[in-house]
Amino acid sequence: THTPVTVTVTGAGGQIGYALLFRIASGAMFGQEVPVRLRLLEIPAGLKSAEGTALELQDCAFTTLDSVEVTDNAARAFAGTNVGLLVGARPRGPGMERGDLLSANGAIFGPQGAAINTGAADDVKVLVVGNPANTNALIAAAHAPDVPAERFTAMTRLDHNRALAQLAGTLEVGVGSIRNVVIWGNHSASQVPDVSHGVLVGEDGTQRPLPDALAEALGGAGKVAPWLDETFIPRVAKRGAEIIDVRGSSSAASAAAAAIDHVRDWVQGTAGSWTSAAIRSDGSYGVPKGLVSSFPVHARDGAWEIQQGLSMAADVRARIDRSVKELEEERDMVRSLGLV
Ligand code: NAX
Repeated sequence: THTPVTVTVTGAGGQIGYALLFRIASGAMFGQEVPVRLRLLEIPAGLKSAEGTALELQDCAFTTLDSVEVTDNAARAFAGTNVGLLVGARPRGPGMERGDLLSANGAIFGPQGAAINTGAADDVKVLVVGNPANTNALIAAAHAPDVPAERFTAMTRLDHNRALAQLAGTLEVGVGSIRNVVIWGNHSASQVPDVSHGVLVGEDGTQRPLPDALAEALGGAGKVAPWLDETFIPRVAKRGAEIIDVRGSSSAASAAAAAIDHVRDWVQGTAGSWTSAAIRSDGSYGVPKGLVSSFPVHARDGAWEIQQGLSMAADVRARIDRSVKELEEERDMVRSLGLV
């Protein structure tokens, strides 16, 4: 009885694709009532792998899976798409300069943005996962002039979830009791995990400022700032490298879980607390209009809204300024390359 949702996943034959597609197909993104039509986009070299994934998707016999189509044709992949998950990207090779990396990704995200512009559904929502995610989202949006620019977002939810997990571990509480943590800026090492507005919700519903709870757990108010600077922020920002070190390959299932969280919240809405997503700046918090930068966000009626009015300590402000400067440099570079 529900209208099926068409979801296009690029890089579908890769490792995030393998972790992501089964969860979408099983109803984790849109709920158990909504049938999903999957479109898997790959480059020719990745088609076999994506076709294998498609066979396994059939074999799961998910009642929420309407159909699966594998293609290397972007126009076909994005025709009628409601949700585009842009996962496939060009990784940085040895000795590759930032300009080379951005050009290689421009050659992917430009045409995909154009295909979305031409063929996607009117309500299309796009999440860019492939790195450099924020700037890839900017490139895709620039090639889709008929799609509202705010429909192009980039993923910082994994960073957000990593921050929640670190805090929960340190405070010895469940992740569900921590609210209003935020990641600001670029999804890169310059990102700014910020706990200053966070709250810890007790079993009886009482709320405590996170910095107070941390002071108690760490053994004094004076211990909080050094822990944030030397342990928490670097651990969250460098977690990707830690995973590669320990697992032998980069984050896949956790990235897929974060992508599910991002789109589920965007479509179904967030109640009460905020989360983090890289969305088009409207100039809030001094982030230049048009940049795709991470903010504290709520979702309502299928649109993200930036949580306004948060105060900011000088050190947080300085970190955000540095991360935003990096985004401006990336934007200037893709401008000079003619990619936006
Ligand atoms: P894999 O190398 O396993 O898979 C990528 C797939 O994309 C490959 O199968 C490749 O053939 C395909 N591909 C390349 N160009 C394509 C194109 N033009 N159209 C369609 N498919 C194309 O990488 P994986 O581990 O899945 O990671 C994918 C991307 O996610 C990378 O760019 C990675 O840096 C990024 N990540 C982003 C994260 C985030 O938080 N925003 C975290 C996880 C991850 O590191």
